[in-house]
Amino acid sequence: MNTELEKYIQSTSSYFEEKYGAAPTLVAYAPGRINIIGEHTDYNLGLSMPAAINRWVIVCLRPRPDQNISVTSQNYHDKMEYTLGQDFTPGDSWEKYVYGCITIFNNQYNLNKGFEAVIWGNVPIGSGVSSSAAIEVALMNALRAAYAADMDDLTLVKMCQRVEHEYLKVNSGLLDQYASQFSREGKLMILDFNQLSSDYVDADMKDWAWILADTKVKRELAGSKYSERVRETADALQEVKSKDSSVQGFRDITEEHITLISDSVQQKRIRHLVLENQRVLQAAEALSQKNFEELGKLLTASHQSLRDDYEVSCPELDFLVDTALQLPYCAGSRMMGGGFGGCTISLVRKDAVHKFSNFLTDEYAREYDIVTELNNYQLVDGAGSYKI
Ligand code: GAF
Repeated sequence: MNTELEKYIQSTSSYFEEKYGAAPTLVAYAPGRINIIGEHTDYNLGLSMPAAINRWVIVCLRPRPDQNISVTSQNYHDKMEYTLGQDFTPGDSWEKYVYGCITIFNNQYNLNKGFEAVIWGNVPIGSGVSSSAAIEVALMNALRAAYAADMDDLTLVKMCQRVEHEYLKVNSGLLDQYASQFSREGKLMILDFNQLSSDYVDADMKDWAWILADTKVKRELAGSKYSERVRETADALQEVKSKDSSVQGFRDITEEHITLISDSVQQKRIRHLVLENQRVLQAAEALSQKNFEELGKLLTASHQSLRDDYEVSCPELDFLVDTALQLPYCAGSRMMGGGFGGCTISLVRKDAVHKFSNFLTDEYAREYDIVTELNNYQLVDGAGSYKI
């Protein structure tokens, strides 16, 4: 196991013992993720290229003999408690994730007893690296193991996605939960949401590194704009289907179909989708040939498409991308994740990472008076659990 993760499990487990007076009997963990390319493609059954990163949510748990549930957030020093079968209204959003997971699990697999748990995490929140999916996936893994539920990994990630839909009211796709569960150390995943299957490619980047830069902003409209995009592409698909009977789903739509869409905004959304899927395949090819200059160009093209056609960027993200692209040792850069804030991902020569970071930090502070945070994450295995 990753030694960093082991250390965090140790400290979460000690905290559990302090809070609940005995050691946990079960540990589960789930990582955050990056996404190299393939953005806003998941709910449109397209392609993405994610990988899990060395930032995790950890759940330490011990079943109880009664029907009581007690979950402590070590980060927030906050506790939620209720009794199974009695009314409970979750408060803050961490409680919604927890309550959503427990309720969806309980409805399907019937929790016959309560439990106590501590949740801790170091996945940056609101940075576009999937802190919320990491909570859901870690907790669902913990529940599956603690209650010996006969649930395969794909069912698990779909149940986590339901938490987003039903308890957070965000119609997100499966990218985050899937990457958190199925990633492999040192690999990037080529993820096909139509087949719900993934291939793994070597992420050896030779002289290059993936650098994330956090805008430190998150727009309030992110959730509503996200749902708007889900609606727009679904409506466009219906129209194309009604005009061309050979089109059954998103993946049958080609560039030629775009003119069949009467709404010009929906045309742009579908153009992003069709071309972004092509870019994921081209990026996989560039990666296999270790053609990093080409890979960088694809990243930048993805950003332009997300900015102009999908319209999910924001001034801070555009600024970080444009600033990164001024530098000769940056091959490409784009916004990452849902957008309207969060972070960018750039492909930077390893020997220039320091210069790159300094330049971006200085320029961003000058423009926005915000200190960005830059990270070069390790790619790690997906979620897991074990009994103690
Ligand atoms: C967010 C969503 F949760 C994902 O499902 C995905 O759509 C992503 O935005 C954009 O690619 O992370």
